[in-house]
Amino acid sequence: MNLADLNKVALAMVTPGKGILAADESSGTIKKRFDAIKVESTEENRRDYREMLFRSTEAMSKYVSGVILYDETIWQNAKDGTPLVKLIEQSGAIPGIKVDEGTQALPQCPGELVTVGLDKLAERLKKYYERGARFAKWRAVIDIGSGIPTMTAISVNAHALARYAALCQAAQIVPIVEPEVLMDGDHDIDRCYDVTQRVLNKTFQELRVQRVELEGMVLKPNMAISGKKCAKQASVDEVAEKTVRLLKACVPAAVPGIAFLSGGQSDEEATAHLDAMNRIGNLPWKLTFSYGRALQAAPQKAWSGKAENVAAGQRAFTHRARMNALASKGEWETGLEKKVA
Ligand code: 5MM
Repeated sequence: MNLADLNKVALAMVTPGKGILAADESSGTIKKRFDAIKVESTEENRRDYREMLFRSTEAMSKYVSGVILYDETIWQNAKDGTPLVKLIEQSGAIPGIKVDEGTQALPQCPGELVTVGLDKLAERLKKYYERGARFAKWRAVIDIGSGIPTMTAISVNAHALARYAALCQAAQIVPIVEPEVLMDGDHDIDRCYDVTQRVLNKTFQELRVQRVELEGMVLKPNMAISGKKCAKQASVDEVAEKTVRLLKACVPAAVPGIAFLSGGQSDEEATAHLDAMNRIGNLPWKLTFSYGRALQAAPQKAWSGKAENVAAGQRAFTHRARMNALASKGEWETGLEKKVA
C-alpha cells in the first residue's frame, strides 16, 4: 500500500467546492427511481440516464470530485462507444465503485440487517482498479426502532466495514466507509445522536483493530437528524450544531474528510444542513456531500426518460451540484435556489 497516494486521492475526493455524486443505485433501487418518473428500467435507459449526468460538463468539471458507480455502470459504454468511466475521467472527476452486495437479514436479530460482499472482494477490487476505480464504497444499514439497534448489529456491520476498508487499501483503493443510521422512524434527533455515536465509535474501533490507515479513507455518515416521522423536527442550526459535536467526539482528525449521505432529506434541506455545518468552521476534517437522492431527484424529474429533455436534466443536475458545492464552503444562500442556470 502506498499511503501517500491513498491520502492524495482521499483529499481530492473532499476538495472544498466539490463533492461526490452517488450514482451507485443497485438494480432494485434505480427501478424504484425510474418507476417514480414512469421510465422503464432497461439497461439502455439506465445507461442513457447516467450518460446524461456524466456529460454534464459544467457540473462534472466544477462541482463533482468523484462518482460512485454500480457494477453494471463501470463496465458500460456511452452511446458512442466511449466507456462511461472515461467520460468521468475526462471531466476531471475520479471514478469509484460500490462493492458491497447489499444486505441480508441478521440471524437472531429480528428486523436488523448485515451488509454482505466480502467473499472474493480482493479479486473484484483488482479488476475495478484496472478499469479505473480509485475509490470504493460499502454501506452498512442501521435501523432505529423499539429495542434496535442491538450491539450485535452494530458490531457485525462495523467489523465488515473494517474488513472491506482494509482490503481496499491493500488494493490501492480509497475506501468510503458508510455506516448509515436510517432516518425513517419517529425517533427524535437526540436518539439519532446516541445511536450514531455508538455506531461511529464501534466502527472506528474496528478500523483501528484491522489496521486501516485513517489518512487513506473517507467517512460517509448520516447527520444527527430527527426521524422523518418524528413530530418535532430539529431546525437547520440544531442539526448542524449536533452533527458537528457528534463528529468531533467520534471521528479522529487523521480522517481527511467526511462526505455526508442525504438519507431522504429534501434537496434543499440536505444543502442547508451541509452549509450550516461549514459555516461553524474550525473543523479538523473537510465536510462535503456524497448525495444520491438529493443530487438526482431534480434531474430525474426534468429528464423523465425523454431525449429531448437531456439539456433540462443537465441544467437541473448542474444547479443542485452547484448549490451543494457552495454549501461545502459555507457559501450557500437560500436565495440562490431560485436562480436555476
Ligand atoms: C445512490 O444510492 C446508493 C445505493 O443504494 P442501494 O445499494 O440501496 O441501491 C446508496 O448507498 C447511496 O450511496 C447512499 O445511501 C447515499 O444516498 P442518499 O440518497 O441517501 O444521499
